[in-house]
Amino acid sequence: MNALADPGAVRTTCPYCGVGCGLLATPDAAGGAAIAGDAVHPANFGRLCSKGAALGETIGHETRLIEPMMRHGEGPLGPVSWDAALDRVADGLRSTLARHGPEAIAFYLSGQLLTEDYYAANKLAKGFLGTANVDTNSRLCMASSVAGHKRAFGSDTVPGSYEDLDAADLIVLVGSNAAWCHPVLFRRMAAARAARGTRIVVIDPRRTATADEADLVLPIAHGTDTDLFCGLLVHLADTGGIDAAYVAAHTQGLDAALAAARTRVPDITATARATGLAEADVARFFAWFRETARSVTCYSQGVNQSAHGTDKVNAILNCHLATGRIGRPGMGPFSLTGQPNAMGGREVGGLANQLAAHMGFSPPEVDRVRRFWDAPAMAASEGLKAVDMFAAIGRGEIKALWVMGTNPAVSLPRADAVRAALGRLDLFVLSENVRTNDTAACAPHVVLPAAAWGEKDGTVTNSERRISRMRPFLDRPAGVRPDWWALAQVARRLGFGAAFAWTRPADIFREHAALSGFENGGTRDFDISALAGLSDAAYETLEPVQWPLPAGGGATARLFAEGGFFTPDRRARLVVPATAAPPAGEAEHPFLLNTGRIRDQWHTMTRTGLSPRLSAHLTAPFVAVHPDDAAPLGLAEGDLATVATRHGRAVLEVRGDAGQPRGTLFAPIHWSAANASHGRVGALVHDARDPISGQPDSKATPATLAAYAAPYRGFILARTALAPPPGSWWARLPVAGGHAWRIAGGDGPDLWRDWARGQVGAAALAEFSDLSGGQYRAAAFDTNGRLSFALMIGPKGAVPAWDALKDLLAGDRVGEADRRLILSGRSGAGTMPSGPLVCACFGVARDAIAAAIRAGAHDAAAVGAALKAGTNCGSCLPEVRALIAETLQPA
Ligand SMILES: Nc1nc2c(c(=O)[nH]1)N[C@H]1C(S)=C(S)[C@@H](COP(=O)(O)OP(=O)(O)OC[C@H]3O[C@@H](n4cnc5c(=O)[nH]c(N)nc54)[C@H](O)[C@@H]3O)O[C@H]1N2
Ligand SMILES: Nc1nc2c(c(=O)[nH]1)N[C@H]1C(S)=C(S)[C@@H](COP(=O)(O)OP(=O)(O)OC[C@H]3O[C@@H](n4cnc5c(=O)[nH]c(N)nc54)[C@H](O)[C@@H]3O)O[C@H]1N2
Ligand code: SF4
Ligand SMILES: [Mo]
Repeated sequence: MNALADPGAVRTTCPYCGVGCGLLATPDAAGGAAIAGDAVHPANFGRLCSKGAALGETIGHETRLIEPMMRHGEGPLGPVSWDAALDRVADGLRSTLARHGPEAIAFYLSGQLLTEDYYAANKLAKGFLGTANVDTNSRLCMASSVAGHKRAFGSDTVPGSYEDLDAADLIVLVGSNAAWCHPVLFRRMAAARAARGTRIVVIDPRRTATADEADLVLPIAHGTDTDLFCGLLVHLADTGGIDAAYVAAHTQGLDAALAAARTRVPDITATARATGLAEADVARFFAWFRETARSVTCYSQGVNQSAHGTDKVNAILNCHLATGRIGRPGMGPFSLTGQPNAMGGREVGGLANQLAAHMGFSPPEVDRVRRFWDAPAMAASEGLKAVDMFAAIGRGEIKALWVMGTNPAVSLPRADAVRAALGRLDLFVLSENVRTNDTAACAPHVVLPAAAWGEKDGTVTNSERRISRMRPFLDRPAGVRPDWWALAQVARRLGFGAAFAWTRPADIFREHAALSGFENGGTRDFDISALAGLSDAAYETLEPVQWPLPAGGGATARLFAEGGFFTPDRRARLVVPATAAPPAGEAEHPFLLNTGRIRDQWHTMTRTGLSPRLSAHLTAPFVAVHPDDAAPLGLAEGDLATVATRHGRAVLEVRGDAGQPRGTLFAPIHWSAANASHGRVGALVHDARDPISGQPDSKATPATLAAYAAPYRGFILARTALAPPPGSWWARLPVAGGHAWRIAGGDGPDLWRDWARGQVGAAALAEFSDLSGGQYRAAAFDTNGRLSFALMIGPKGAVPAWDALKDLLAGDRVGEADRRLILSGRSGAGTMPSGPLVCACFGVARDAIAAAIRAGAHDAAAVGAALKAGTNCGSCLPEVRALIAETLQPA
């Protein structure tokens, strides 16, 4: 236990990224909690990023689903008892099974479920309903890493530990924006760079915040990572970089892999040509890798989310196997997992091509799991992977679907087609934390309120195979239940009560641990049988622990230094990647649309979107484009542009970015129909996918970019949620005391005036209209004289900055004189526009930082000393440094 911790603090784990930071949550009397980093958790040693630090702002009940809901006929959802909801689910599954067979049933799960929930869903589906159509959003996330690991190691094993990042002399980040997506781990890498001169190489087509702290940046052409790592293998062979002893003792396939690589990219010149990189940069990267024994290669979605993602993974693994740099301190390939329990989902076999406990669908494995579960209807072959599963739903072949912990109407590729498919189901069950999101808007028949973070009780596994407890520290709302409980209740109704008789998460965990050791004998990497006899009390106090943990001993932080792979001959395989043309634009769609994440939002924003702090960094859906691509299209900074593909369109704010390669666009994935009018990027993304892993290529969809006429721009502030006029462009964000909308469109001030009067009532509005000048401003005040509504619209560039007013929603009574000032676009208290937020941890805005720089704070440390900006998680440091450079640049 942490000696320094508040005695009332509960030790738990962050619900966001796969770093898996330990937290201390101290509940307050008002249903909230103070959140701090857990100083003794080995993933973070007390550090937190902006998202983790803001968790306290996201646990309120305003948006929570707190009672089961059901649809009667074609009518709307209405509240029902749990018994009625569970009966309906069980009846629907039973009749689907009877009429259409098990293949007509599917489960779509999530790396945000606890291991115990995941285990229960997988057992019910694969063992008792007899369907292997169980897939998860991890298909969109980690599937290529899983497939690459299995091809090379014979098992889905991440061989290293976070400690290796502290001990490395070279860290290569491939397709990873760790500064924004794994911030605490990235600070650890940056600390190694500061302490021991560790070099950081960043391989990413666009220049990211991660690149700002790199020693070498390789702006690789989309989809050509396999060429780069094939080139590296050739270079290692040609310069004496191969570890012949390791290769001879523990691997197979080097000669074939090398021959294929040579044909593909015979030398550095050819590698540079294939990857679009400068020859000198390629040469430097290769030389650094060859010279540096302690090298770690971290990779994430730029590798996995690719039509050739599995080959990319294996091209990387080939280089580590050929150099024997695996499983030793400071060395190894390192797949960075996305979600808090992406790893746990793999452990329980949450993917359609896996069985529980890292087993597959070979007949002996199917039989082993069947016997362990005493399963009456064991699925005998692989089910449909996510994209194929939703296609089968669209064709009417899958009739019943249970979605749990994911928002597929936003996050799957071709998301409009996904929406249409959901409408065809006979039974659509949705287990959710929130009342409204885009998937909940697709007319589910039954909606089940699931325990949310803070209430959930179980385990998750992070990127370094470390199992940590998620412990509850808040009271569950009365109508809310854990996901495992709902699954077990349905199983009982179907007559499987004996196999689902768990009364607490510890019961499930023990079963899961026992299965991992069942007839294992060292043949499977995932073995936590040492935990199979854990008492309830020991489960409660379980310390973060890495697998493997076999009952007979043999726990280890690293694997494969001495071979011992999980192939039949215990040797690793070097794999020959298939040759493939890199993605390219098409005549009618000349751009390549790349998609990904921003620093302060998590996925579809159901939680981070509740935090004013986290929402102030980037306030609207945007598209990043090279200024030289934007200019010929007549697009200036802040304009709106239509991005369209064969599958859909979105209207996004233009951000000129010289770090964006020509001919490519980048758009974040976070905005949905729930928080923006035209921001759903998933609707644009094609469903091209890797032939081996089935993972979609979300990083390179052919697209067009064109100006979107929106002469009027402005904002709305309101205490309560409201719906902007149909057809207008808007993006909503939370602000203290209410909501703000960025608005735009072709409609002038008269439309907005009519709308505002309709919303608030003309009598209640203080108005300023200059309709000929295109300006309309209005404000309303409550009976206490506090601002309750404001709307400002006018020609682009002529609207007051909304930052000045947004604090007033949560502020005090506004006097008469100040009301007139508000209509002039300024707040009375003399608040000056503060500009966008840079440091989310301490709420420091751009203008304050610029002022401090002008006042003499000429480096990041001085800015930190003056304003605290950048002194907590550090993920704003690249932005702070850029601002320093910009501010100090001679005019
Ligand atoms: N702030 C924040 N953090 C998160 C999340 C979040 O939603 N928000 N989500 C979590 C989850 S689930 C995941 S999976 C991770 C994802 O973490 P990351 O993989 O780091 O994030 P992405 O932004 O999806 O993509 C990473 C980079 O891949 C690059 N890329 C695109 N194509 C290529 C290519 O062909 N080659 C190379 N080398 N690079 C390419 C993109 O330009 C992008 O900068 O983040 C986790 N952490
Ligand atoms: N274009 C494009 N698309 C992508 C990606 C990309 O880079 N580009 N990335 C992909 C990746 S890597 C990922 S991981 C996905 C993420 O995409 P999603 O999984 O769709 O995104 P989330 O917003 O995390 O959705 C989680 C939902 O589950 C609910 N929830 C959270 N915890 C629980 C729980 O314990 N139980 C239940 N029942 N519900 C819960 C939340 O309220 C939320 O609605 O997006 C994928 N889609
Ligand atoms: S890095 Fe941030 S989001 Fe990821 S686990 Fe840690 S605190 Fe949570
Ligand atoms: Mo992910």
